[in-house]
Amino acid sequence: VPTISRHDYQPYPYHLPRVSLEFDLNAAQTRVHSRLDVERVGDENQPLRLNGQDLVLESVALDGRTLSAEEYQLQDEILTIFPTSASFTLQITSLCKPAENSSLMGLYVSGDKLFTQCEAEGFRRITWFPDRPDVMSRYRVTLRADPKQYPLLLSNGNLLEEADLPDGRHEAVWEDPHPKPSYLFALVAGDFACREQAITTQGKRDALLQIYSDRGSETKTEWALDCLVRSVQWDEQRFGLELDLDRFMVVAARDFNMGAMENKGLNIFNSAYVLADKDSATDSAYRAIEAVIGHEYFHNWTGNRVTCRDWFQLSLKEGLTVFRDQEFSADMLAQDLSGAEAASARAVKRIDDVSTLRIAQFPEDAGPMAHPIRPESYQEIGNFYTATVYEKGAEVIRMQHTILGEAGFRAGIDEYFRRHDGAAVTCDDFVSAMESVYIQQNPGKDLDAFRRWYSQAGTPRVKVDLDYNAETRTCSITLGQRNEAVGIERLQSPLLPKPPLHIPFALGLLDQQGKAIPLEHDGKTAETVLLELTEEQQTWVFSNIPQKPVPSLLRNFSAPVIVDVERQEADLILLAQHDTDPFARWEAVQELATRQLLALTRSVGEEQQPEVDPRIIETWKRLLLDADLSAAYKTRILSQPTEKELLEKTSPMDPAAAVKASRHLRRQLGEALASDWLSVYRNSAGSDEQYTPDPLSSGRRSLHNLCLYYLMAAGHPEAKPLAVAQYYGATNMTDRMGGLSALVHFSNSPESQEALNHFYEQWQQDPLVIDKWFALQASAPGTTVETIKSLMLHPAFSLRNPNRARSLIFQFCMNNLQGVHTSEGYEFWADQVIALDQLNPEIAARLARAFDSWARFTATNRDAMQAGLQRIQQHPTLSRNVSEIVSKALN
Ligand code: B3K
Ligand code: ZN
Repeated sequence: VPTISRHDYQPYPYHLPRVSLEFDLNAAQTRVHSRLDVERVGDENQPLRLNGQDLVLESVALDGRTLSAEEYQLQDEILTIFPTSASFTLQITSLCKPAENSSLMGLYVSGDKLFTQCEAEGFRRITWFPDRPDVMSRYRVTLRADPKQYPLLLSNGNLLEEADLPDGRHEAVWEDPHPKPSYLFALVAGDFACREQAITTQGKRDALLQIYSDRGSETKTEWALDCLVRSVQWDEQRFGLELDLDRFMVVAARDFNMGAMENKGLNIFNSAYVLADKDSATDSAYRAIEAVIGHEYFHNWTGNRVTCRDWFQLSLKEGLTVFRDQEFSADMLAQDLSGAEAASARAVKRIDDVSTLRIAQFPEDAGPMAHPIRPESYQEIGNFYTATVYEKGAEVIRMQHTILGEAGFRAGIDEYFRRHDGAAVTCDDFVSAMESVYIQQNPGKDLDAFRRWYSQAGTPRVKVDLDYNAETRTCSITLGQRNEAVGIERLQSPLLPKPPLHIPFALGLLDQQGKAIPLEHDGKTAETVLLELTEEQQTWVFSNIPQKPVPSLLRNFSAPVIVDVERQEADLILLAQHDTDPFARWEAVQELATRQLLALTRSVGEEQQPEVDPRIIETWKRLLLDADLSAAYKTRILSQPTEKELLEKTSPMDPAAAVKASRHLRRQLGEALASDWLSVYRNSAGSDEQYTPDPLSSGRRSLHNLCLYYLMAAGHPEAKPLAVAQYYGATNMTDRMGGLSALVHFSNSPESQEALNHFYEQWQQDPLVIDKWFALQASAPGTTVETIKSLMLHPAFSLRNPNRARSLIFQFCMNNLQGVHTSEGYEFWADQVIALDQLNPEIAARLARAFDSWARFTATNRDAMQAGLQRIQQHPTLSRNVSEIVSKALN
């Protein structure tokens, strides 16, 4: 399998200003006529190379003359034409087979409808084309189909005309006025319901926003449309970016590989990120819809108006757009709030995002697939839609925001669009726009060290040393950074020191009573200072410090790093009570719990598990009863680190010990505070008022469910009856799922089985709810490979539907530590990777990554995982996707 390198980039030697496509749509076989206007920009004698995959070529014509097979070359999925003039027209007719396409890339069938997915390289499965993001064209698309089966025919841009054809079919002609790369092309055909809203933009343009979904599900698109309206307004207000289309369409698909796709003017979504009503969607589903609707909408500028020069620049659009959707979500949570309340609301989102980063990205950055946010090479680009490119990429954008400040960042974004609107550019172009502002703010400085975030993989470690001098009343803070070789770097140059990065490090100091000490820095006095670490090691001295302070470190998680610091439990407890930075406060509590959990993992083999430190229980109790904390924030601060996070911190990684320690702490916290959990549970019960997914009431529901969870963990006599009552009495899905998961997670009892059966009976018609039903069972303790295998025989299970495969197989393999980390578990996993790979390589490759960290596990687990990887590698028909993953894992 060839490796593509970033440094091998060559501009495409031709322009394709206009593309005209005609589709004779049919599920079994679709014929595509393409007409390309081509202009040479490179040297003479350059052949024209077009990509095509799984296509049947019917004819090629150059300037109207049909070419014979000797006049072109067709080899290795490349069609080569030898033009003789500088500008010409190329016409190609080809066939593709949507019904046979289980990869869900290109044109495919979902239910009785047709959809496309072209990013990154799916367009080549539709027609022959230079399928790369730096070739941008204006598209005109004609769709012809049977009106009964496909009454609605959608593509990008504006609908020019619709007509009935003499042969009984109908057609629709679409034209997209904006030049775009092929990965943003889309078409949809089928019967849909539509919910729409007319809006007027800031600049007084009229536009129509539309949400299309399966007939019958239009009752569930109100929230998605509302999110879309708010996304449009938010991008105007926060970034001055306006909708540039007359209509903006979102279409829900049941079968979809990812969350959604930002095709110009015609977003195609996994239905899980569109459909919601109170009876079928949880609060977190509502928030996820908001984030994804926002994300795809924001791509209209960051991704579509300015796109990527090549796929190595993927984080240019993804990191930036994730940052934007994170900010959108945070602004929505903090709406109508101010001061400390707003800060705490925003912190809830920050905590969730940082948790995701730590669970998904930190391990990636330490494992065999470690890559910089701008990868250097790949075999299959589909494998690089990673937590690193997305989530760490967003952190790298966030650091620029932190360094420049809100106004500076906005000025940088304005400059970015001023320079690059309408172009396909690089990550470096983005940083240069930001740097133009940085230089104004900091004459004589630059972002050279910052740029290394784009080329270095691995999570930096920042060591903090605090030195207090009582005589001079000064406190010096020394930060030192360490960047170790990771992944492939280890094989290449293990000992080469990696140069230092530019790390913004936010710091506060508290006195021994927990009061913030004002700090003088950069000519200003503030409670939080931003230290810009750009060298291996730097020291800052603060004066007028009355007593030895307790440092509050990396406030708001100002950089994606690991902090190494020696700290007493007492300091952490003080921070847990008093830190005014809500993120750092949460972090202190997490650190306390983590230390306790690690101690428990070390004593896991002993007869008696140690008692939990009473100071932890005391801290938990104070927080639980603290009237000043919002329910949503309380839920975060009182949730112990997940089993997965703990597992990452054990060395060698020991799943059994992580599971046991987690459960022990949970039970002890449940028991010790039982009466408090119970009273908070009772006080946080919802009334029968109308359900809304607003932050306040969803915060209340999350705390309510957390209390139930601890009560169940404690085996409290009232817990199970409460869970049963909550489940059957619920008037929304959040409460219902809370009751059901408490039952399923903590008691393998007749009640839990009855509730599961009842749930299935009630919801069997709703695929998204049935996904939750599978997922809950897949993650339950006590679930074994046997359970999963029998669930796979359930009539509602299908490996072909990615949501279903994720809800059962991924959920088990990735999140059920107890169930999967067994020899049968690993065998099952390898079997499923192989089976999925025959259907859908992109999905299979994601599952293949479940045990990337195999080499860090205890010997027994390690050997069994390795054997699984080897068995996959030896499979004779492996996709490029899976083969890249396993070969890197075994390297
Ligand atoms: N840009 C899409 C990525 C889909 C690619 C899948 N091969 C999703 C998103 O980030 O918005
Ligand atoms: Zn995206």
